[in-house]
Amino acid sequence: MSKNTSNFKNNTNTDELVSSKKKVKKPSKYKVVLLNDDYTPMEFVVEVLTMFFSKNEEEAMKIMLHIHQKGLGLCGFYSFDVAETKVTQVMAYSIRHNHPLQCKMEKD
Ligand code: TYC
Repeated sequence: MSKNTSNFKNNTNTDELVSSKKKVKKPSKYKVVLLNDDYTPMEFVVEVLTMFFSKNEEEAMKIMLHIHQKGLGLCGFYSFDVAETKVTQVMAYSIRHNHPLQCKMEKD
């Protein structure tokens, strides 16, 4: 019979296993939203949604119209770092094209 050298077999220390499990938290998700304004052309918002949020034309148009009517709309859920990068990229792109489009992130 072979000797058990594993650290995991025959482990009766369940307290340790339970407490180590509790420490593992899911990373927070962040919403990235676009805000409505009176000046940004609708086509530009559709372009932003396709370029930065991987939406197809139909989805992008739907989201843009939702923002236009309700004041803001969800572009996607991301980790903190990805959400922050999306916001920075969209804001830089809007400024470069002289549009006042605002993009923000919110903790879920
Ligand atoms: N309200 C804009 C217009 O009428 C269109 C628009 C939609 C602007 C969505 C921003 O996030 C936005 N030209």
